[in-house]
Amino acid sequence: MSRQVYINGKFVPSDQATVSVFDHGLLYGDGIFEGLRSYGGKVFELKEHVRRLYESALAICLEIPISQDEMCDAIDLAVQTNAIDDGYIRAIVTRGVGTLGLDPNRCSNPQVIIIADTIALYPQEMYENGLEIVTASVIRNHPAALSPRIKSLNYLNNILAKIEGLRAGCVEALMLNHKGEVAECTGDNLFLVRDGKLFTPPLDAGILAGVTREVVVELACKAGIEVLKVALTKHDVYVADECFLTGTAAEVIPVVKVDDRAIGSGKPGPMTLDLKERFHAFARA
Ligand code: PXG
Repeated sequence: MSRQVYINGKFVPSDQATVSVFDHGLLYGDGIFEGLRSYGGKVFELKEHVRRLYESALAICLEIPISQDEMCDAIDLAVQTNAIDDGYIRAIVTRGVGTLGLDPNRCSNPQVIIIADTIALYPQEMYENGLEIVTASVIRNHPAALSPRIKSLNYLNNILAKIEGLRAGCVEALMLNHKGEVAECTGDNLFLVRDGKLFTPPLDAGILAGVTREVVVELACKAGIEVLKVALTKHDVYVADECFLTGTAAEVIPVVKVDDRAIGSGKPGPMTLDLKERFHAFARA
């Protein structure tokens, strides 16, 4: 079905929704984005996603021509205009058209784009039986080179790791950081369960501050589960009782094998299933 895509305040049919080949978003990956979900026509954690978008913009010295409130309204409008119920929204801000050459000061008119569409979920079987993942040899970007907290238009670091995962027959891959610690997966944050406690790497492990991650942490705290944001190693993963991933697309998905080693019982664990249910109830409330 043809979608109406928001570009700089106007809606245009998807086949006419284009950006220039001179846009630095294309030429250099110079821009930022967010991936959001809607449930029953309501955008999930809209303010948090928009705040992260504007933080990414600040980090790359990109001035978004509309306010955060206006961005929230535009995202809501894109969902309504396309009559999206349960869907996926991509908000993008590019540096805009510039000259050939890195200089962002030669760019004008950042392009604000919002695509609202339906989402292709992981197969239901993976939620029921859990994922197998492998550790990628490609490490997460060094935070001093390009902070993983910036959701930039350059996802090659993650794509290279994803290719390794796919070649090993896995839809996700675990990425370590420059210290050899567990960082995150290519498009998902990671959690472990051990002795009834929940563990996830801290932001200074060099990860994206996942919106789903924070929701799951809050839901776990409310359920009386102790949550520790601490550095984790591959060893911690291998000896964990349970493992799961969180992300806008994946929501909460169990991991049952890492690097061909069964995690815990080798089946989705009780705390994972409980938090998955709590997340669904919260998202669809
Ligand atoms: N880490 C990385 C590197 C991500 O890209 C997450 C963690 C999870 O964050 P959220 O805020 O979503 O809980 C992400 C998010 C896609 C897609 O189209 C990818 C993400 C989100 C939505 C869509 O592949 N990654």
